[in-house]
Amino acid sequence: MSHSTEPKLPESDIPESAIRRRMIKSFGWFTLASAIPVGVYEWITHSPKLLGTKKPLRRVLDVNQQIAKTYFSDTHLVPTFPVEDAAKKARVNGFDGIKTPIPEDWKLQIDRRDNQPLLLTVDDIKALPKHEIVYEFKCIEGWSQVQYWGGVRLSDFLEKYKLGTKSGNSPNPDNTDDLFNYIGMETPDKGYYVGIDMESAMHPQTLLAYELNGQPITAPHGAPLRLIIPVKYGVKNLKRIGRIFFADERPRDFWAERGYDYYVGL
Ligand SMILES: Nc1nc2c(c(=O)[nH]1)N[C@H]1C(S)=C(S)[C@@H](COP(=O)(O)O)O[C@H]1N2
Ligand SMILES: [Mo]
Repeated sequence: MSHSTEPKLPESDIPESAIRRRMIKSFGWFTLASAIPVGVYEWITHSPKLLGTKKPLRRVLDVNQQIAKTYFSDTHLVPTFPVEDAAKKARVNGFDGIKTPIPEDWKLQIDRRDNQPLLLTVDDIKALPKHEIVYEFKCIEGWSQVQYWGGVRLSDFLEKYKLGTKSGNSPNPDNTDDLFNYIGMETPDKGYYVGIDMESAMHPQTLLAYELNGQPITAPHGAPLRLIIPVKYGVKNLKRIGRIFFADERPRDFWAERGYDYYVGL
């Protein structure tokens, strides 16, 4: 792993650009990096890009993608933990799109076809049934932590506001053709954005979260509302959601544009 060859600096001394470089280098290499000769490395890194990912990795990633597609079923739950196991102080990582103060007039904007966008407050979100989850949050940079989040199921939210479908009805498991293929999310300033396949979005453990450790989420963790999507790596867990929209084509995705697999499922 490329981490181990670099001097260990205190977290705060590592410039963000270096962290990014390290992330890009390390993703996908965790099992290979130390084993492959330099010539092979050169060949892989210089081979043509396919859908934003280096070609020889594509086969492995396609398997990931197949796995991600099966998550719509309740039988694929990520493991959960007792609340005492959660980190008292959750790690913070990634500030794209949240470097400015939270807009005072923050509202969640949801685009609807042929309609005025829906504008909601955190209280509107809180009116839905609350769910909590304690699970192992995983970042592709190589760290993970058991964390305790609270919020509402994204699937309940789509159901309640009749979102995510072409018909404008609530999502219906018996009519998956009516569902859009993807949900897109972005920060209010559009500085960070993700696209999520609808199966993962509808997963019962996927939350629009407003609490961390039983307290309102703080600004660095994505206040007032963030995505918690346990079936995906950290990159997809967008902090400070400003806008939500639906599409059949893949919405643009901050880290997929920078060479990561689009699906990054666990
Ligand atoms: N808006 C925004 N959301 C983001 C990021 C970011 O840079 N900006 N980074 C992602 C990454 S890579 C990780 S690991 C998690 C970290 O969440 P945390 O700071 O609550 O630990 O947020 C994700 N969501
Ligand atoms: Mo991450």
